[in-house]
Amino acid sequence: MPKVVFKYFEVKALGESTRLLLAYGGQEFEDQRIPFDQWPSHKPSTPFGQLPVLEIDGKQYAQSIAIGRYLGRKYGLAGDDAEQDFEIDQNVDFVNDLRAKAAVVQYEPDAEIKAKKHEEQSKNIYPALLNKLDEIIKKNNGHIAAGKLTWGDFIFAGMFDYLKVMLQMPDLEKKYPSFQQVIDAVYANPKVKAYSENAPKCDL
Ligand SMILES: N[C@@H](CCC(=O)N[C@@H](CS)C(=O)NCC(=O)O)C(=O)O
Repeated sequence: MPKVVFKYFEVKALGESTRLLLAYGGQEFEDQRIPFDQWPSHKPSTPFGQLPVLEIDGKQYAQSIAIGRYLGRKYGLAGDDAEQDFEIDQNVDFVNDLRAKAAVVQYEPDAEIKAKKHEEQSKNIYPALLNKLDEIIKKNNGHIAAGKLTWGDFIFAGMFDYLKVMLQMPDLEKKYPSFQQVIDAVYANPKVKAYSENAPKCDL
């Protein structure tokens, strides 16, 4: 078994999908959670000056979606053919588009502009994207793509709490029960469940 170290902050956000996938794969890993105040000393030694970073036998890899795709292939959570892989990539990119739109609001430093942007996006952007995602998941039997459990489900489940905070929708899964189906499918795995029960608690 390779020696694996996973480096991310003390939150789920863009890192949790990797932790969930490593748990699913039964891969032992050092779950290095870097406090924000220690980040400046780590930043220069990472591939792109950002986290998450997955270190395998001393070699560092980055980019959360690329990591998800890699672990998905490794653990049998990819598509059955090139077209299914294409569909998973497509739908994960769509989920990531939603995240990126919400992040524009979340990281706006001016409180007044932030409130305005949130109001505007809640009216004109989020409903269409969330309804489309709901439609995609329903069409895929409660999954992000390919009609089965794939690494795309782990990307979504991993970032879900973060997404709820950024969208300012604490009852998102109640409004869209299909989203809960994806999360349940991921956490139904006993190894994933055991990891999450023992992991440090965080809100996003
Ligand atoms: N595209 C990258 C984005 C990574 C990213 O935005 N990381 C943030 C935390 S979520 C970060 O490292 N921020 C600290 C910094 O940029 O100095 C991925 O998906 O991994």
